[in-house]
Amino acid sequence: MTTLRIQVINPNTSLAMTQTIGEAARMVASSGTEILPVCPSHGVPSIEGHFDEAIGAMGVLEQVTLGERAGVDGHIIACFGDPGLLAARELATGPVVGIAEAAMHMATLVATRFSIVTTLPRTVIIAHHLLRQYGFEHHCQAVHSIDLPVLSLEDGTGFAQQKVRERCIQAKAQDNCGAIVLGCGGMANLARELSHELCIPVIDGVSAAVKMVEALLGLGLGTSKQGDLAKPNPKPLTGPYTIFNDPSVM
Ligand code: 2AL
Repeated sequence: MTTLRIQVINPNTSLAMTQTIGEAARMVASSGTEILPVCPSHGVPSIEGHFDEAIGAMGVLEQVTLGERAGVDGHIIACFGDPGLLAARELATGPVVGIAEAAMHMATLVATRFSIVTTLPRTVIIAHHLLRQYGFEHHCQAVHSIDLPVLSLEDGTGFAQQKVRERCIQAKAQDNCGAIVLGCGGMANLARELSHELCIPVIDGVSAAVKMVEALLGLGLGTSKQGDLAKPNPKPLTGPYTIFNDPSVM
């Protein structure tokens, strides 16, 4: 059986979160799939706003470049803002799937309306922006926050996980939504238990993205190289961006 190699990129530099994401991805991966969890060498420890996303996107592009060079079959962007998604698709030949788009797509297949539970209140606005961008605005009932920073999910106390659980229970009751999408890569390990407890589908984008990339690869589909997603036009980049000048990648 051929082994598929899927690179799961955590765009922040938290090794603990990279591990949580990698474990969640491996839990659902098929036996013939190798999951390669990575994060950038430099950047932000958590992504909670547009500034963080811009820096995280550079880390994504770096890791996609290295992954392409190493011959991986597909890439997952494991941050709910999907930072750098379209730019990453320009660099890649295989599929590149973001966890927000994966979770939203999956949610529309199992419910007519879903709600999202995310981290800090400012990320609620980012989630609404993505819903509009992806065309899922009319599928989303509401976006809620646990009002805690991303790294509270990795502090080992379980407090943030309890807040996620409470917010999901409230969302189900208030919104009468058919499904809940978890709005952070650091929540990846909570979906299965919450689905069971709430008796509605609770969707984690990391696992959703793994199954989507496997499906695309199984169908022999990669990223289109026609039009805007063609490889970037070659030009001499300078300074820290020389990594993108490698002719084998461009
Ligand atoms: C995220 C995420 O998934 N990872 C991160 O660092 N920030 N997004 C979020 N809404 O909290």
